[in-house]
Amino acid sequence: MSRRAPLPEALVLWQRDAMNAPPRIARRTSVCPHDCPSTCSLEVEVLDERTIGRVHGDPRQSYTAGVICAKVARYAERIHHPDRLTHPMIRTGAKGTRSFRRATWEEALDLVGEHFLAAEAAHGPQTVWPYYYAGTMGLVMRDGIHRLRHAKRYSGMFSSFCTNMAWTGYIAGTGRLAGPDPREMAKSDCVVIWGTNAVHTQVNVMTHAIRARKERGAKIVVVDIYDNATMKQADVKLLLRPGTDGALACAVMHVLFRDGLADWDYLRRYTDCPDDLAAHLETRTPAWGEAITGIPAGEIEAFARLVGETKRTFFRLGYGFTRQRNGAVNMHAAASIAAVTGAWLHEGGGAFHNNGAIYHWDKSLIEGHDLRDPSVRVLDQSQIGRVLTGDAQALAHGPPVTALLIQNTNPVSVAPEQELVKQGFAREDLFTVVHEQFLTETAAYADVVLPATMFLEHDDLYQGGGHQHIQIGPKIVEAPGECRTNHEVIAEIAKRVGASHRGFSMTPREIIDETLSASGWGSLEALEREVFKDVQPPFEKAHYLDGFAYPDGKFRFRPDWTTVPAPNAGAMGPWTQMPSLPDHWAVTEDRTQAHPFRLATSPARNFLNSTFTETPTSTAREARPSVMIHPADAAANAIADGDWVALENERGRVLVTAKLFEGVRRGVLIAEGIWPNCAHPDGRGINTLTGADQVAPYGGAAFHDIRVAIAPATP
Ligand SMILES: Nc1nc2c(c(=O)[nH]1)N[C@H]1C(S)=C(S)[C@@H](COP(=O)(O)OP(=O)(O)OC[C@H]3O[C@@H](n4cnc5c(=O)[nH]c(N)nc54)[C@H](O)[C@@H]3O)O[C@H]1N2
Ligand SMILES: Nc1nc2c(c(=O)[nH]1)N[C@H]1C(S)=C(S)[C@@H](COP(=O)(O)OP(=O)(O)OC[C@H]3O[C@@H](n4cnc5c(=O)[nH]c(N)nc54)[C@H](O)[C@@H]3O)O[C@H]1N2
Ligand code: SF4
Ligand SMILES: [Mo]
Repeated sequence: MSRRAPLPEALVLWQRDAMNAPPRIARRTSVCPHDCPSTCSLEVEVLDERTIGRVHGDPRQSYTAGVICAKVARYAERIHHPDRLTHPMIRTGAKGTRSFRRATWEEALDLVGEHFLAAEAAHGPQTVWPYYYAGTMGLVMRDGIHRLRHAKRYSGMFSSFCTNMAWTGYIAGTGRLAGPDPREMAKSDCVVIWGTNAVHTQVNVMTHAIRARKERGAKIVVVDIYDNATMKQADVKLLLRPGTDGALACAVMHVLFRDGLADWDYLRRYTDCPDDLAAHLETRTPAWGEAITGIPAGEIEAFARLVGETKRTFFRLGYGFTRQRNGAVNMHAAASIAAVTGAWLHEGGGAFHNNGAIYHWDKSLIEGHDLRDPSVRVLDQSQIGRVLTGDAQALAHGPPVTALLIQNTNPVSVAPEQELVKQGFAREDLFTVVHEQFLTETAAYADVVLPATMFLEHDDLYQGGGHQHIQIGPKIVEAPGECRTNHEVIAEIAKRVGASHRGFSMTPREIIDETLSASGWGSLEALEREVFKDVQPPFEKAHYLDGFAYPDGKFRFRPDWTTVPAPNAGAMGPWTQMPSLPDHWAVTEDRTQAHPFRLATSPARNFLNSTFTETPTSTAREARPSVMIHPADAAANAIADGDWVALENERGRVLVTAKLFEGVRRGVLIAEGIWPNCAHPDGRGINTLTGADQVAPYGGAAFHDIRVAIAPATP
């Protein structure tokens, strides 16, 4: 019998499609643009030049492995939503009231140009604040706004919504934001999912962890503050009090040193001060840990033995547990465990958080670095409420902000200190431009609203945060109405405010091509042929076997907090009080008699921050804004399941419904999801309760670190 030659890949795909999908539906390759560590590779059913069908995970990309979340699988609901913005609009009524009239692009853009120039003439260029985030993670569409601000010396923005405590805490130990290949989770004997609700927020972690359990009998451990969807899948559940992960990590390391489970050969070779750490931890016993974390000492001992005896232990460290005022210290403490056991030496072992450093992008063209002026002030993203209400410190003692250009973010919903945010956006002397896909709560306050394309309607370049692939997301359908890309809008505004840079007149494809080659990743054409570019560093480097990324090659148990994440970062918050070695740092917003509960605002499965709150299936599945409360706490406060309750603290008051749940500790409340403010009876959203004070040592907002009172309420 003659052996057949292997089929070309395209044909294999076609054959598989022909079996799984109705015939004649073309599938195009893309990548999910949302702010999610999974950055999934997608196969999109294209029905005609304007219409998509189902979206599937691409089985060829080894991290995605064919699995995506339900909300993106039904993306047709979002891209073809009847409420999408399709033409520019100019405000006609009071701010926030959604009264607009239709305008042409010319008229709208000319108005933006006039107002930006007038604001600049009155207060100098720093009065204009380009404000953006990660609504799309595409490098061209997300980061091109920097080119405009550098060209004009507009105020800069210090990103602080998301990554600060997590990245800083991780880099404090390793010196670099990169770790073992996340696909190694599948080769692990124990996967510790720490402070990330992966089932909701990055489903692919579960794919690989569950593979390890199926194929190797690996244990899955989950560390969280409630019995969330991820913990429900765990073999070992560690349910601790919010903000006490540092104490758990220290008690675990105490046991490792005490019971001879620390790898002293590894410690001597690869870490900075193991003797100091061991001595320091002598008093951090499991009983000490129990008193702080609430986890019984016996469970702490058992967890320590498990990770001490299982060399292939993979610590998958998330963002969630770092959204506390001691979050950076807690991340560093958790990451330190792998250095005590020497898990880094083994395939399937080590501590992973994010792969940001492996891409070494040259973003000078995208961001216009040639025009950068370091003397221009940088305003804290999370303090937008304070900035817009004239807080001198938040304004860096400079001019007021009188013009805002917003892309890719919805601060009226997602930013902390919402009462201030709304007061600021309501200012009549503030000129606000919002470029959006929907009339979000932020867009409702705009003077000019501009309609934006979605990812399948423009070309962009993406990197995986939780994995190691570079991929192109090409334009595969036409946008509805008059939508324009972020890049086009920036270039059009640039023309009208006298900003010049060669990037403004390039196409996204030209920018992508030049960025790829400047970064050492070849050309656009080559990447399109390759589809997914796997840039995982070799094992030795990813596991730091050639030394950690500090000059002496040592993991830092005693980091210099003033120099992470970058040498001249400039420390913020109460950094002088930070412990020098891993510890429990008691700086969280602790309970008081007036505010006896700790609240966390954990992510909802069917929303992504405030995105997908517009799609009918997502809102139907999430039902309504609610807070989980332990039945005993509910009884003590005369609250029954489904009742309306008020959550209240110094910053404000929010109405939600009560959900009685045994899986939350007494004294702790969990509100899943950032619902639109208008889904709450009095229009106040969950971020009314969160604070914008800068967390040590490098800023960030402590979204899960909130004290509140709870009481029955009538809506
Ligand atoms: N479905 C969905 N997916 C998302 C998002 C979403 O909103 N919804 N958001 C996206 C974004 S922008 C990001 S940054 C990522 C974030 O994804 P994650 O890394 O998962 O972080 P969080 O979503 O903030 O919270 C994760 C978990 O941390 C828990 N937690 C809070 N405080 C503590 C603590 O002190 N200790 C411990 N051990 N756990 C704690 C929360 O209860 C929650 O279960 O997810 C992305 N993916
Ligand atoms: N209470 C509480 N608040 C939180 C958090 C929490 O856990 N709890 N999480 C925080 C975190 S981690 C983050 S990252 C932030 C995220 O907050 P945001 O960055 O505001 O994220 P989204 O709410 O998803 O809003 C993104 C917006 O960008 C728009 N968009 C998407 N693509 C494009 C595009 O190509 N062009 C333009 N012009 N617009 C586009 C979308 O329509 C959407 O309205 O929220 C933070 N806020
Ligand atoms: S899991 Fe994250 S990256 Fe993957 S499709 Fe869903 S939102 Fe996108
Ligand atoms: Mo985030």
